[in-house]
Amino acid sequence: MERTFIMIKSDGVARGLMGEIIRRIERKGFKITKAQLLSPARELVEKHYEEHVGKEFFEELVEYILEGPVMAMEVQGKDVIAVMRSIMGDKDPIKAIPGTIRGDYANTVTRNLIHGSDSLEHAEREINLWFN
Ligand code: YYY
Ligand code: MG
Repeated sequence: MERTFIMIKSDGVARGLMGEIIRRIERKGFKITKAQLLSPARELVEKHYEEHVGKEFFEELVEYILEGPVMAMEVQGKDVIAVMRSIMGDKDPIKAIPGTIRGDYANTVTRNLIHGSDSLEHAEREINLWFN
């Protein structure tokens, strides 16, 4: 079964939206097969966002993730990578459709509540990175 890496980011945990986000994942029929609430080291967050190193938003992004604990999860299901991306919504609040997690709860591009892997290759990489 396909697997993806999902992270409820620091603002999602701080705002008390873990339950709401987990409910949306479960009611879609996906299985949460690993979960850990943790305060990640800077090194882990920088590795996770390796593809964005050097971009103008990188430092702000890392600082934001490090604000507090995050919930790291492995989620399984049919086409879970693409379907979770769809449930999450676009990172741009102008494009994030109401009914999606970001569309309902986020209003800035940075503080957007949730991460989901964007490909099979990245899902494997991220699951190994966070759950080695
Ligand atoms: O995968 P996704 O989270 O939807 O977006 P990415 O393009 O991979 O960017 C990762 C992360 O970086 C995004 O969730 C917010 C932040 N970010 C930003 O703050 N400003 C941008 N212009 C682009 C991305
Ligand atoms: Mg991404």
